[in-house]
Amino acid sequence: MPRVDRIAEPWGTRTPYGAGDEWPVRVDRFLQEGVREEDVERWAQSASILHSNGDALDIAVSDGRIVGVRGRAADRVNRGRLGPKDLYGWQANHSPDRLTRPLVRENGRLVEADWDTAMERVAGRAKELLDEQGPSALAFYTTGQLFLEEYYTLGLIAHGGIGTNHVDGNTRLCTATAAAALKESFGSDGQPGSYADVDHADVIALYGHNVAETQTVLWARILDRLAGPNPPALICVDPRETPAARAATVHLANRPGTNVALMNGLLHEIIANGWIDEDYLRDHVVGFEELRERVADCPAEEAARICDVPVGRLREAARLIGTADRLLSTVLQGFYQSHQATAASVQVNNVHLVRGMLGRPGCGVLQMNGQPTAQNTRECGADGDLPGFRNWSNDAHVAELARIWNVDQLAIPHYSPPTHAMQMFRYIEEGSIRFLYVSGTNPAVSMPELHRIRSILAQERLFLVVQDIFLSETAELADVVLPAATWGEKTGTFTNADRTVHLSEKAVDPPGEARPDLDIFLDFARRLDLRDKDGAPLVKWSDPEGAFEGWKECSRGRPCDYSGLSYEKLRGGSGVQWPCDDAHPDGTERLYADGAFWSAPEVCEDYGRDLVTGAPLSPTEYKALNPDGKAVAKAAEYIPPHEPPDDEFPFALTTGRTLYHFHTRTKTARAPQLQRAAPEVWVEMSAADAERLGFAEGDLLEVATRRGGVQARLRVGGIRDGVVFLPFHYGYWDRPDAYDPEKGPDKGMGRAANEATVTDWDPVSKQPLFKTAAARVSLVERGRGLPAPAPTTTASRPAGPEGAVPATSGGAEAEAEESVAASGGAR
Ligand SMILES: Nc1nc2c(c(=O)[nH]1)N[C@H]1C(S)=C(S)[C@@H](COP(=O)(O)OP(=O)(O)OC[C@H]3O[C@@H](n4cnc5c(=O)[nH]c(N)nc54)[C@H](O)[C@@H]3O)O[C@H]1N2
Ligand SMILES: Nc1nc2c(c(=O)[nH]1)N[C@H]1C(S)=C(S)[C@@H](COP(=O)(O)OP(=O)(O)OC[C@H]3O[C@@H](n4cnc5c(=O)[nH]c(N)nc54)[C@H](O)[C@@H]3O)O[C@H]1N2
Ligand SMILES: [Mo]
Repeated sequence: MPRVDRIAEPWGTRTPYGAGDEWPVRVDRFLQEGVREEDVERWAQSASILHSNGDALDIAVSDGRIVGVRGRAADRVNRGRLGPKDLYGWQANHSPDRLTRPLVRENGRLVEADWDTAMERVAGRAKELLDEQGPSALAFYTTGQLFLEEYYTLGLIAHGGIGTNHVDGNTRLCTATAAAALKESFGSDGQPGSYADVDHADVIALYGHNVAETQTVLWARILDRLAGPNPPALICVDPRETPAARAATVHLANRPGTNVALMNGLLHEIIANGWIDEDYLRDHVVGFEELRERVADCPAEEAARICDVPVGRLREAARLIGTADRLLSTVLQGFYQSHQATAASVQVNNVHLVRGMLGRPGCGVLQMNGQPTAQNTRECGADGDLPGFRNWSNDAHVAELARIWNVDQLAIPHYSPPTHAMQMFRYIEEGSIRFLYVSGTNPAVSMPELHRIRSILAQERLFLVVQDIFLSETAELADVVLPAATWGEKTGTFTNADRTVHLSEKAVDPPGEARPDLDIFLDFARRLDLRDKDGAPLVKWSDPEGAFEGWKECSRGRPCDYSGLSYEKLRGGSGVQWPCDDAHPDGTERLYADGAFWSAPEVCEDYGRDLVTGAPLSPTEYKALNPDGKAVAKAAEYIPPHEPPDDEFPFALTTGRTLYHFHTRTKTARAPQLQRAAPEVWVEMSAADAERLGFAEGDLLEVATRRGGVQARLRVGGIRDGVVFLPFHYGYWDRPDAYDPEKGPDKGMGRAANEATVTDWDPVSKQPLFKTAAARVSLVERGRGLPAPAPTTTASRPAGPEGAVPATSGGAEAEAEESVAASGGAR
């Protein structure tokens, strides 16, 4: 089997294929050094947990330890392929600094305790506050990285048991806009498209989505189409020269924060040229006239001026999109983490509505997810939604949920939408929330404006519970730290960005006394003695499969219907796409195939909002707008970014990811191949800006906004002029010395990009703005002739001549096997 350094070649070897053909199988495998295939005692079925693609894999087990992974050839999502994080990231499970015992704060220090002591403190404080202040003193902040069963249980405990409305996930920072954009256009969350649309599309448009780095296997699929006969045209909208931008037919490197202007310009061209499907619009869409009027005053010249892109290129993109036979669009953080996030993302849906391109092979929209299980956080009501995509402002939906849970309808708070995370942190700051239970997220690095977040979390009056697998920056601030078991150490299911549900089996025991998140939540519910309205225990299950069975009933008849699935059905073969019910026993590849939407007033998840102000529509207004449950084409005018560059802060600062790390690096920095590929923070700037300011590759710079700043080495790269980029992965757990409150601007100088980001959010989805801020850049010290510690294989590729900077390589330690089989899904 060929061995490939998958750090140097993140996407592996090409397996070209043509339009409409089946994507060939290629099975990727990485086993720990010294382990041979015959040493593997058992393979446990699972899927990847370090992005939203849902690449199916088997976990190799030997001697009670994980020793490697292999892609699952039979799976519809990856057909055997794995990305670098999947191949190497599992090594973090064995890290010697895993949390193995609960910790409680004693005299200001965290000390080890037994489970009973720790859980009594948590439940004890919760009960005290419930008595003194009522449920609104308690808040839950969870993640997109647990399993469905865990979210559903947490959602039940918080909404149905405790009765607090303060329930959200880090999905607020991640895919709140995906959900909001889908609700606005189609009435309900739920991804219309399918990854198989890549196999059929003749045009693929990527909006603010660095797919090559963030869904490497999806990019491998696109690369294989590009290498085959009749390749699709590729459009990429991104201010950086990402790998996708380099491969694109048309790259639009727009000014950060101008996405709505760009989309309005594209829609203007598409409509003006008559590239629209009149029949589809008449039969299936409301609101088109308003959209037509809105984009009428945004001609291509105007859009190109605002976005600062060549008008010819914008027109070329519009022509490709407007004349495509099968158009696939994907949207992610370049749109979602911006000030008009939902407004911009909805315009991508509008392109598909005006072109009538939904529900057919190759015609899909993927309002992408980011985290592996973010879809489940949303479905199960562990974020600002109610379980089963139920509408909190529709009494009939709440009544149905109350019946399923056997609780009083009034016990489920529904006087307003569940509190969004940014607002929860405000309530903690103001003192009305006194108890915060954080699971599977690290806000002390991932939220905007970190000096503020740290001071909120460190407050004396706040009781902070952190459930994690490592002592994260957030855990360091906790009153109680609960050690969790993670992927590979517990069983559960999760759903990727194209609705594919996978089962993840327990492969090995967790370290020490660490316990699955589900068991911890169940323990918490027992100690609070939560009951249903007949006095029976509120939570009726005690294991993952029981929770899954409970969820199936809750989802029955809803868009995300899991009633036809079971653990047994998910074992052995491929993942299955929901809805899966009696009528669709094998799942559903594409939603809205018949132009019917989940948007009738009685059914829809949300009545929608004004895209510019965020003001919610009343049920009556919605009924007037969309009485028959069609799709809604919603228009929005462009508003400039809230903090534009000025004389003092002349750069637009944007932040994001690199291929080799996951978020705050608690896992990927503990995998040597990944950590070596991107060992330290850097800042990207264009060659023209660097030359103008007299900076060179490797110089140590200070990048500061009105909030705070970061010191980072300069990578002179392919970013557009006037924009600087910081990866947000680098916090302080492995470099506690890296924050200095005395240095730099008022709020200190560190290495986490979020020292510099702003407390501000999209008015519709409430997703914070990580992609637009104004920054100044100054020299701290000259480089010593060494390049920046940034990968060369990715968007951070150096601008200079090839070879000037050593190429990223993983060496022999990063060699993985690749076996290309004949097409046909060998198992
Ligand atoms: N390697 C890796 N993969 C991951 C993750 C990870 O941490 N590492 N995390 C996962 C998660 S949770 C998520 S949410 C996804 C995120 O996946 P992506 O959204 O693909 O990643 P980002 O780097 O956040 O942002 C994407 C691009 O937006 C561009 N951008 C910035 N400002 C603008 C703008 O104003 N307009 C436009 N059009 N583009 C802009 C940036 O240049 C960047 O290339 O990745 C998932 N996959
Ligand atoms: N500047 C800037 N900031 C951003 C972004 C950006 O693009 N730019 N992106 C935003 C986005 S899209 C996201 S998704 C967030 C991500 O932000 P976070 O969610 O804060 O980042 P992670 O590092 O994934 O944190 C997950 C935590 O859960 C722990 N964990 C892992 N597995 C388990 C488990 O099984 N159980 C439990 N209990 N804990 C576990 C990990 O050790 C880690 O501490 O960051 C957001 N912040
Ligand atoms: Mo995310």
